[in-house]
Amino acid sequence: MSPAMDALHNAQVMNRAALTRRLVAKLTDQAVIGGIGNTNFDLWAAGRRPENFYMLGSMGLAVPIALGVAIAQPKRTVIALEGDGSLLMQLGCLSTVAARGPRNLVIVVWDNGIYQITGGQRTPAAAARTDLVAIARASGIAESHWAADEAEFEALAERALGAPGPWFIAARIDDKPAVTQTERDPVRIRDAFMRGIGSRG
Ligand SMILES: Cc1ncc(C[n+]2csc(CCOP(=O)(O)OP(=O)(O)O)c2C)c(N)n1
Repeated sequence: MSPAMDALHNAQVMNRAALTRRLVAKLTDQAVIGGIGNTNFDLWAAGRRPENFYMLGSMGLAVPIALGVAIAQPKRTVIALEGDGSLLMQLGCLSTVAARGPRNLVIVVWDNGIYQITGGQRTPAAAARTDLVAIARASGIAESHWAADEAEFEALAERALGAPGPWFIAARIDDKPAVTQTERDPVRIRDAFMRGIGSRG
């Protein structure tokens, strides 16, 4: 078994809402792109920020959108939060990120092994057979890591917020549903985000 695969199997199963709160508590002016569904809902529940973009409906597009924002605003750190099912739908984005090499991009993936929001169907990453960190590293993102536990997740998040990336941080998470839902008003969400990152007056 590869060292990366060991890291996957040794990683504790954590909770997305708790990790999202820990991450958001560290933020200042970073932009955050919340992936579809639960990822978004837990970001919403962790406290509204003008620099958050709550993406609705577009499975797999948190990383591509975050990459675009990172290129447009190279001085701002941009964080993509994405589920394993969504990332698996859009794996090519990892090669694009590696090729472009944005130093200000941080990708965080929540791996629960299921498409939770549509009924818990198993993703191909289920039962820890597909190692998303190994895929990210092989795609060319050198700073790709499994968080072994909450303390390591915090340490990795701090490193990623302070040192050049791109970064890819993955956490194994449980199947607890999100406690709330994002307000579903795409135009308002878009406008608030654009104002929040200063691209619209
Ligand atoms: C292209 C596309 N296919 C299917 C869906 C339906 N869909 C919405 S969320 C989702 C599951 C997302 O899984 P994951 O990213 O792992 O997040 P989780 O639900 O586990 O939090 C699916 C299948 C969609 N929105 N778009």
